[in-house]
Amino acid sequence: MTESASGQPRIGVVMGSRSDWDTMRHAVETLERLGIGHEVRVVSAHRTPDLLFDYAATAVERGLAAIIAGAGGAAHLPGMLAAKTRLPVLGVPVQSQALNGMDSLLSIVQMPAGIPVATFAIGRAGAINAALCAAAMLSTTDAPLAHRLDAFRHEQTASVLAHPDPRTP
Ligand code: RP5
Repeated sequence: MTESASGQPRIGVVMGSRSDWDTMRHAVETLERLGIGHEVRVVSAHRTPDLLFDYAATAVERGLAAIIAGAGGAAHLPGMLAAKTRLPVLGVPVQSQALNGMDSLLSIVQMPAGIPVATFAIGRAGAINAALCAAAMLSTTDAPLAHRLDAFRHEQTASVLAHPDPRTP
């Protein structure tokens, strides 16, 4: 398990609402598959702004290396977190009902210069890829994790090659 020296989780997974869990669970499942210590919290930019500030302001001292943040609609959460911590923030646009997640995507990706948010695809693909990107970042200084990430990618490749005909299982 990849944790900080003090046994703390390395990745924070936060989301604006419990309703985001069906998307964000894919990030958590990917972190678990790769053995990366993580924590999971609902933190809302507009419903719990003080909690958001506290979460971001204490993230470095608590041993986190990056934050994966998912939100939908007018999705301020990733950008506000990034404004309050120098840790990398990986934003996941959650698919909204009204605009299919285009609102989420544009809210997260269009950060003005100076405060970056790395933005991923809308929905499940973005959640998985945010976790894989976090794994890649940690892998630069964690050789066992780098091996697990390489193995994950090799398995993925082997699985595609083993099932070339889409008509058969
Ligand atoms: C955002 O509003 C959340 O990230 C969620 O995607 C969206 C809707 O939240 P709920 O009304 O379902 O709690 O803050």
